[in-house]
Amino acid sequence: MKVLFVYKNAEWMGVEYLSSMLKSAGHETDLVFDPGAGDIEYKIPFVENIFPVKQMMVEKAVQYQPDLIAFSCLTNMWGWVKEMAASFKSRLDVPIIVGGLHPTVMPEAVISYEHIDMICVGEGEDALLELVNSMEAGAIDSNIQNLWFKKEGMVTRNNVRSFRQNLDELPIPDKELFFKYGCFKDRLYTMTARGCPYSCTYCFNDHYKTKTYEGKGAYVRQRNVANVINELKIFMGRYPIKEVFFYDDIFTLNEEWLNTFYGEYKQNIGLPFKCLIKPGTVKSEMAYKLKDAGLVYADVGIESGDEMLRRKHLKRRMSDSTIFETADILKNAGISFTTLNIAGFPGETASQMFKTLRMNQELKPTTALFSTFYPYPGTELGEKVLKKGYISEAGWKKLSAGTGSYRENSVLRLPENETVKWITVFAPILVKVPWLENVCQKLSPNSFWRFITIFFSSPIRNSRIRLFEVLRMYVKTRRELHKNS
Ligand code: B12
Ligand code: SF4
Repeated sequence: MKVLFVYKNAEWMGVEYLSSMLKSAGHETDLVFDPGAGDIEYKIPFVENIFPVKQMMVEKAVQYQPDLIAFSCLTNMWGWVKEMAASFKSRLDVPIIVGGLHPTVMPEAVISYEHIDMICVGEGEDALLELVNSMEAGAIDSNIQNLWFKKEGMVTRNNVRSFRQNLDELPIPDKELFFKYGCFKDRLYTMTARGCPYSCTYCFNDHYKTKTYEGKGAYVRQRNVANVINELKIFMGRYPIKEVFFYDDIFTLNEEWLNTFYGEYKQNIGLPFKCLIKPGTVKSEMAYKLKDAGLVYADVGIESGDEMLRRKHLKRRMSDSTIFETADILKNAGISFTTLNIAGFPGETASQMFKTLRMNQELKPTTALFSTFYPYPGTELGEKVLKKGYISEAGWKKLSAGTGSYRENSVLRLPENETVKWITVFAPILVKVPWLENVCQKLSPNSFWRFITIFFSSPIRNSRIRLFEVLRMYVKTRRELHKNS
């Protein structure tokens, strides 16, 4: 069977895992990709209109003649997925399936869209393979767990299967799909684990644990070190990899696992690497070993500098001193880090937002990223903003349709919205150059400053890599979509 994946903006490991699963069972897959340069981190619609690729994607799909079109969809991509699904359906009589986070948390909304025939709730490797196998055998089996099917307006909603516990059994991700579109060059993204034991109220993890997968097995699962090293070695042989980014929700969760990892990684891979860290999960000795193994940089989630707000409203049960301790541990070990912060939580006061800025000024991270709180559907805080009237029904509908993002102005009705704008734009600058505060107080947080702040929110090297990635994606995508046309 021929399955055509459709994706936008960035390389996506979820799609790569699905593709490799299908290929290892003998099916054929390909990808049509939209670099969506007007929608990378910040929305710049005119850029998107300068280089339109949507029509080229449809033409490419028509040439490919797939048996199934498969979208992966995050919340902010839902509008684009609908538009593309309609375009494909106008030219091809092929079933369309959508999987990923958005259909997992909003299944009814996604399946009810007219051009979508099936959705996948939760992890999809096994479900998609069973679906494609059934198609090959002659007829779609509508009893496959994790999948919902729509036929003549009637929806079959199947249960979710238990979590696949042994991640080592999965084939390595099919990176080639995205490499040919220029989505990465020498930076390798990988994940050693799936799931997170915490339940922060603004994060999707709680929904997975308590709603989608309740009672379906252990949520946090980690691959063996040997399996991870083997994958990295294979990719080093295929691509000119210069650094590795471990995208586990918290890379420093499992100390025992790390004790095996340090030496294996240093000896067999030896490349600089990056990861995500939650304050309180890294001890001093660990930090030195991580540094010795190659850790050069980490993203550290602070979110709010107000301990009460953190504990009570975000369910991030950590003290201020834990945060300071983690920052000291990283600095002493010589590991650069960016703090991740959010402003504009429902009910958050201006003084609480300034507390986050002040905490960062004391922490002195390499850079600090300040996002606008965005109430993702399906999260505890997302549901709360609707119930408590922080967002209008119309606003919620727009948000569920995928508009807005944590890089834009707040979608909530907050008395402090002007401070949210000001903090998200100027705080990253003021963490680096505190004495500019009086000057920044006089400036308006407009699009110009929003652009400037990018260079203070993550190391310049990251912005440079991303900029080249975007340009490369454009050139290669146009070339790739033009092939055979
Ligand atoms: C790594 C990562 C990134 C990396 C991706 C790098 C890469 N090479 O993959 C980068 C930095 C590019 C990134 C970007 C963004 N990300 Co991100 N990212 C993640 C992270 C940490 C892991 C994603 C992942 O690979 N998971 C593992 C795979 C295996 O899981 P999966 O993608 O869900 O796929 C499985 C299932 O969902 C399902 N499935 C998925 N698609 C499909 C399709 C079909 C047909 C089927 C059957 C099944 C299926 O099967 C897959 C395999 O089991 C998640 C958090 C997390 N832990 O998941 C956030 C996360 C997904 N990101 C998020 C966001 C918001 C973004 C951005 C919009 C941020 C921004 N403003 O720029 C962009 C969007 C990029 C885009 N395409 O437009 C949010 C999404 C929230 C939401 N409700 O939509 C998350 C959940 C973070 C968070 N806690 O809020 N991200
Ligand atoms: S620790 Fe991070 S990944 Fe885990 S639930 Fe909280 S925000 Fe989500």
